[in-house]
Amino acid sequence: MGHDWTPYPQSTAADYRRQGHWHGKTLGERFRECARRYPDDPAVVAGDARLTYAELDNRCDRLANGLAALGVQPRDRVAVQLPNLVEFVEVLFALMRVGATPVLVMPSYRRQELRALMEIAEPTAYVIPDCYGGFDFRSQARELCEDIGTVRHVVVAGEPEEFTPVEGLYHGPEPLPDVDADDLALCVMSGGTTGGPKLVPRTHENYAYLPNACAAAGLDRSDVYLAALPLAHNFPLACPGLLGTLTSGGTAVMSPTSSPDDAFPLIEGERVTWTTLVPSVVDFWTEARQWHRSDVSSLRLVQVGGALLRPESARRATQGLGCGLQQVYGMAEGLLTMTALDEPDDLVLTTQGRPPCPADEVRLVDPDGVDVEAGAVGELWTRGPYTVRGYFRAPRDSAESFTPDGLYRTGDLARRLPSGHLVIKGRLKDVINRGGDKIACEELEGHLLAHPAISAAAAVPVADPGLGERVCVFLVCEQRQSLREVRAFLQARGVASFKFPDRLEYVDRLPLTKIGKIDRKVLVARLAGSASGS
Ligand code: J2J
Repeated sequence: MGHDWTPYPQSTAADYRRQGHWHGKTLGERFRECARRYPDDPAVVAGDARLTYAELDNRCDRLANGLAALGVQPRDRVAVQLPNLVEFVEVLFALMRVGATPVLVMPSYRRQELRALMEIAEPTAYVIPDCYGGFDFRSQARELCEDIGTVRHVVVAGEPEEFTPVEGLYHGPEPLPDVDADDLALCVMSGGTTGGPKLVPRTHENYAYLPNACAAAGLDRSDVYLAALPLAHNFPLACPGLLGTLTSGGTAVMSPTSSPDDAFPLIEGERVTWTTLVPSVVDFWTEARQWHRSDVSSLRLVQVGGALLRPESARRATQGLGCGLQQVYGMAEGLLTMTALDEPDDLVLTTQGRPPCPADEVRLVDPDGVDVEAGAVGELWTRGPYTVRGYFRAPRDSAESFTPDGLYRTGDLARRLPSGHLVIKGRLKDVINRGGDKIACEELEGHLLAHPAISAAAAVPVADPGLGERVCVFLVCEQRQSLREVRAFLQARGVASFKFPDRLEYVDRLPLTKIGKIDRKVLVARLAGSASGS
């Protein structure tokens, strides 16, 4: 039987265990150990719900039993598209305890993204909220289930209509299956280097590394974490995020959004000590601190990553928020780098830090895959105990994004300082990073080409002071479409709204490279030229 994902070579896995990077425990076990140590401590605060470790542990076990009774089997994939609700935490651990594989999907994803991910994952169940952010997830589930035949159960947090309520799945205690630590813990979505949506298969040992290592670097039982970004993303989930908190004895507080109006009162009320943000949100928080009435002085650390943080923003944030700042560069595929909490300001403000693990291999290479000279910019390739060796059921994408000896080609450009700190200098891949949300250019172009009046399309990033980048689309059209019409078309097609173009440009033809591909560099240069000319 072929593997759905590429395992680590046995000798490498043995090295990681011998070197102490892997501990042979599942995430469910790690959380349970913590729950046994601190049963009466607060674990999760979400809306009106406040659960101690013992209560949360017990609810996860009961939900695991309910999911098993529903027919969820070990190694089944289950698509989980939940916002930051207490059910997110319970469903995640419950599925892990059943031995099933949660496939985490961003709440902002819509039919197109879900269909693509579900066609790969073939989930047997799909877990959703009833309505969230003004969107009814049940009607989307209805449409999707017509296409995706594998989904036998739609499980709903909230009002279920004809589906299965999560609420009815907390069953009595039954023995749960043994789960291997080298089996999959979950799949997260790739920010992508090529083509369409991809899933990153993370094992328990692999995925536990970061929460463990980051938490060991200064997070403890007295800390209160605010989950302000969607927990379906790797950064707030595991770096060290929710999982680091719940395996260290701290408290996790769920914020429905990252807006200061939601987050600041929670920081004040729960005495939050740290959180995870993207750069555009940090700017917003720094500004809001001036006028918002809530007292956020309990914050001692804000981690920022997902997109490039400008040094001016970093400086303003450290002064304006009155707390420590940690820059983080990371990816769903694994590698994380971060600045240390006790480092000098110039490193914290201008670099993305260093990887935490001595076994992290980071190479900076030229287009021939040869290491660049010290201090030069190169593409970052990496391999290590928490970086995967390939995508889930995607041999072609895996062969493109990973070298034959298992290094992940990030598509990012970086420079290394003599201290080992990395500075991210740009990217080679055709991805737009819109305030931390990643948009694969080819995927968006594919959707645009489905429009009958559009005969060619090219998506490129355009610099933006707020979000870092926005989406500009060059179109060749028989009949010009307005921005509103194009966005309405994508919405009706079921594309996530963060991918919608912010700006349209009309051209007679698209520039092509020598091998006949769209030359996006020429288009980016054209936009830069028009910006400097205006
Ligand atoms: C510039 N670009 C960055 C940074 C990520 C921690 C933090 C972030 C992610 C993430 C993550 C950047 N400066 N500080 O998973 O665990 C861009 C790079 C990278 C891509 C990965 C984590 N931090 N990026 O953002 O899988 O281009 O993960 O390759 O969503 O985001 O995107 P994603």
